[in-house]
Amino acid sequence: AASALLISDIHLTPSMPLTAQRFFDFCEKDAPKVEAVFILGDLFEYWVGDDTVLHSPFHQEVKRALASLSTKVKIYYLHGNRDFLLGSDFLKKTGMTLMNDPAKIAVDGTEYVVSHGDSLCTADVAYQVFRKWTRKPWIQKLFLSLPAHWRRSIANHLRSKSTAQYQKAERLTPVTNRMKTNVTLPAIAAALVTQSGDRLIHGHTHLPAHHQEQYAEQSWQRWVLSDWDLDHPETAKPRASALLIDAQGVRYLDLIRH
Ligand code: OKV
Ligand code: MN
Repeated sequence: AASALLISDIHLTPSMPLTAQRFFDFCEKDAPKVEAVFILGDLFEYWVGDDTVLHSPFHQEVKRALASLSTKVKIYYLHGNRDFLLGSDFLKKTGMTLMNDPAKIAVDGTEYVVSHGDSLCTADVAYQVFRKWTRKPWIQKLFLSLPAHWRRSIANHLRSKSTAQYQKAERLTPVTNRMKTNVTLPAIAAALVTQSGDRLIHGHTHLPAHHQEQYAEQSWQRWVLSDWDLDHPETAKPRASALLIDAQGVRYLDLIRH
């Protein structure tokens, strides 16, 4: 593509209506200006099967927004750590093309390696164990064969456990916790060797920044995407941005002021 917008970590849920509205506006007004949109995971806050959203008005609206956008612009999506069960039914209905994680893309003649980023957080050993097991096709088939209300109940349990663990670690050992939940240089270096790239774009950590980094003899540039949250102005600064790549290069587009 000659131009692209990259986003991730929108964490769409009916309980964050202002964030969802910004996403609908993005689909209608911002995204049609480029040739391709890349969604690098965690489009949804949680996902327990395509069949569980069939009668949800909120998900119908998201579906409509993406389906309409996909008639104008090519949409690529890769799984995040929360919506990794998003499946072929939803992809087909929205017209999104699923990418592997990591994948190599080309925009305006330059190659970029793209990833959600959770696979690069190798210091979080407990998470990597959870990831390894829940990404096994046979485990996913078993989970998806459970009644929807069991799946929702398991998801609610895991989500509240995870939030409590994170908050406790952040309260007791904030510096250690931030190190544990960030990407590691050796994991990035290995992914870039495998993909033979020297430019990486990912989300997941919610630490938007452009980095010039090196590990041993290898050096690269890395762009981190921001999460979106317009629903908690009292406790957190409203934030939403996209990475725009075109003939002028790579830059962040602030979707709050924009
Ligand atoms: C996603 C995360 C909840 C992190 C469960 C097998 C298991 C799939 C699942 C259930 C949970 C996704 C699908 C969700 C990510 C959490 C809490 C922490 C750190 C199984 C296959 F375990 F039952 F075998 N899940 N959901 N977390 O609610 O979207 O990423 S989720
Ligand atoms: Mn994530």
